[in-house]
Amino acid sequence: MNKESAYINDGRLSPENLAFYLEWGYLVAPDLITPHEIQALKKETAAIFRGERGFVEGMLPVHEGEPDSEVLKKYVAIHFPHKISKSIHDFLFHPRIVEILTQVVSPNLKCMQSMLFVKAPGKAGQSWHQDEYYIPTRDQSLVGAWVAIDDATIDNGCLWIIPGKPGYMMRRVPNSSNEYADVDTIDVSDIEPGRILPVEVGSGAVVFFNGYTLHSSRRNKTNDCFRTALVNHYMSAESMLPWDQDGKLPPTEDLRDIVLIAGEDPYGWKQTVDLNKPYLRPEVLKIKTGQL
Ligand SMILES: O=C(O)CCC(=O)C(=O)O
Repeated sequence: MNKESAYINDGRLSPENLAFYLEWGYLVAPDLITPHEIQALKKETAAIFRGERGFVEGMLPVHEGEPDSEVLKKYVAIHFPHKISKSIHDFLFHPRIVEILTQVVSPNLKCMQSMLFVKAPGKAGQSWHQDEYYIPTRDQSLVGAWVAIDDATIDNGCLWIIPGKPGYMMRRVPNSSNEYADVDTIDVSDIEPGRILPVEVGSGAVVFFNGYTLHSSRRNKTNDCFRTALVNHYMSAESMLPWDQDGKLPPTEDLRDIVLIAGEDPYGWKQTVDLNKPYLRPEVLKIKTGQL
């Protein structure tokens, strides 16, 4: 594996980058988002969690004069912020992100999920998982575009990736590590430590990872440093999306709560729906997957 090929220079995907993604399931694009755009995302993040884009169940009252940092400390993440924030919705279409995705996924591209992590000091991370376990596509095209709003370091809980794309969903076992908020995890103890990579990136970088690629993030061990990241999930518009949100929605062969991002939607005749509602991520994630 030539790790250099994981890095996209100047936002221009090279043939080596594409080959790397197809084999190893991830890519890193430093400085893809401008500092000005990052500032705007930071302001929007504060506005969302202050309730200025609408109340989301579980949001706490904001006191007069309470600084953003105090407000944000109370939360881990919000799911589907694009449903209440026009600027997050617009960001789904970020041209530099879409240009890369239309080459690594399909010219016909749709988005079904956004998540905005604030991950305040002290908050736990996400255990080892493959995103397609939760969001199944039919063609294994799921990809997360993970936008670093703050610098992401080992200390504040950056992403960790195990390069590769196992051709199946790996077994999950109870989680006993206090690094993670989840009740279960993929057991990676058999994997050679040198194959488990921290993805430390500067603010403005975007990490792309395939829905079969194992990834996690650890606890934010700093006292004062947030690790804010916006993660948008995309897939090919050619694939149907049998996603019931872990049983929150009725079983479906094709969830049409999607945003067409580029190209054509072969299922456009079905129209779209608005079923997923924004919600705050609980501190401890109780979704149990499979038999433990
Ligand atoms: O940002 C994180 O801490 C975890 C993100 C993640 O696991 C995901 O987007 O699937």
